[in-house]
Amino acid sequence: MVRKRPLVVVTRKLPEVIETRMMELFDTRLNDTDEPMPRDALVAAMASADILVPTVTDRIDAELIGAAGEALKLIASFGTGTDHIDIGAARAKGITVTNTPGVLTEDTADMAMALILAASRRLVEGERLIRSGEWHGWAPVSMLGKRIHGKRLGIIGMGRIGSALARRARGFGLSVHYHNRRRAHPELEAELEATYWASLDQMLARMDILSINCPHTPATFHLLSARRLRLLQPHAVLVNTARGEVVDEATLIELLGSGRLAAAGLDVYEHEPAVPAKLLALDNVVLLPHMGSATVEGRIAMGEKVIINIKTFADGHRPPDRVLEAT
Ligand code: 8YV
Repeated sequence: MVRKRPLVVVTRKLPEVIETRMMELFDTRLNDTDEPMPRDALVAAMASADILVPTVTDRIDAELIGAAGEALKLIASFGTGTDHIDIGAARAKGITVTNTPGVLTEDTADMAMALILAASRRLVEGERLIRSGEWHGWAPVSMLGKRIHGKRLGIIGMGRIGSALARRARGFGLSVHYHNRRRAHPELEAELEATYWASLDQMLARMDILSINCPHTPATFHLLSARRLRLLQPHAVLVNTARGEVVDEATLIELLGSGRLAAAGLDVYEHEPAVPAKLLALDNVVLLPHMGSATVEGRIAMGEKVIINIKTFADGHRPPDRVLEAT
């Protein structure tokens, strides 16, 4: 008997080599316009597909999963974060969920380091000054930023990306501190010469630079609450390449605007793609459009992972990147 090729619906445009390979392997429906799928289109896709390939821009909630067709057995997400998918609802319906971990670690850590440098040394402000035509030449006290070397970096979430950032940070002469639910393996701590802070509050109050590298889960929503953000020192710089929901964005803006926090570098926002006007009006923030993993190599590797997950599953095996419910 010839096995029927699974019907795979892809919600956004993916790198061409990935789309081509998917078309060869599966009965694939692509999104040529790359417009995010409206909810009714997602409902229709989930009613007919065997496998859905969503991204962070699709909100796959319990209601959508409840309305999915009987054929839908796998959600093979393109990306590492899975906070856009109700994993519990999927499991209850017998739908497997996979993601693409590991292949965007180095790119995202690069972006976190780039934001640390850009926000501390006012790179984008400097660029704006040049482009404004208002630069009248060098001056001893113009565009002064904050030195990186010798400062304390606090990493919130010492997983793959947090560790990769720590390795980079050491090259810049930063001392590495971290908070994580579980203390890292002693070997990793020794390699990174990293100091563990069981208390996030205590770490926040003592760092010069903070980087958020934990996933967004029910437990990390507003982990940087208004109270915790107020623990930061006024000279501190905050960088977020993880998820906007981890930070109380309104309080962050208030502190940056009133000088109670020096600067921020943000790649993610609490209500993406909305970026508050008050944030846009601040000079002491570097704002990027969620591009931490946006490299050609990274996006192809993510697509390859999606294909491996689908192929393994379609062949009747457990796909390598199954996602379990966050606790
Ligand atoms: C991806 C990300 O581009 O993988 C993640 O969790 O945040 C991004 O780097 C996006 O999620 C793709 O769906």
